[in-house]
Amino acid sequence: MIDNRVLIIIDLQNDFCPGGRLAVAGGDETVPVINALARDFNHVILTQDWHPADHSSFASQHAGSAPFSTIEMPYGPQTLWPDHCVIGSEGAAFHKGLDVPHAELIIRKGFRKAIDSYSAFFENDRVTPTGLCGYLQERGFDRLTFVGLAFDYCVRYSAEDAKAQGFSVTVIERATRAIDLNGSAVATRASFAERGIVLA
Ligand code: VGL
Ligand code: ZN
Repeated sequence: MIDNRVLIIIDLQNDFCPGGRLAVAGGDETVPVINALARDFNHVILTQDWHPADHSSFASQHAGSAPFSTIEMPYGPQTLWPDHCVIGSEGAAFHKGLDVPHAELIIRKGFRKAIDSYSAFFENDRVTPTGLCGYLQERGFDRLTFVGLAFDYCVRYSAEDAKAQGFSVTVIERATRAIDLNGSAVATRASFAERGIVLA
């Protein structure tokens, strides 16, 4: 019988930790919690936010636009971020304290200049797949636990897409931290409750 549970660690990268370019308060505090949790999972997957230096989600690419403002992209509204997780940079590397040598897959996202990707499953146009859904199905993993950064962006979009794809989904809140832009953390909790995503 295969073990159908998998831990998916979202974007535990230097740029999302204190000192990084899109630092999430307390982001680094999740590292020891996640390391301990990961020991209880036979299967672990990591995601890595992975942007070209001229990525369209960077405020620096839009003259006159400030970080954390919103613009209209062909696929809908997009928050503009400080430059972060540039391909190959130290900021894009995993936090050095992350200790999950048994992780079986690293899935990179956000590498297309014209589309951002919060979710580990679909890019922000909501139709371009990353391939993760097929990977999980082929391996028979159907119980997914999400941790990492940020609770209200990449963890939220990943968990909600997973649920919509028919997986059973748990998010362990103490192993996440939120960016909390315009009430996004509270909105995330409400949305999880509505969708039947277990917040542990
Ligand atoms: C993320 C904003 C931009 C995240 C990634 O990992 O939550 N947020 N890129
Ligand atoms: Zn990003």
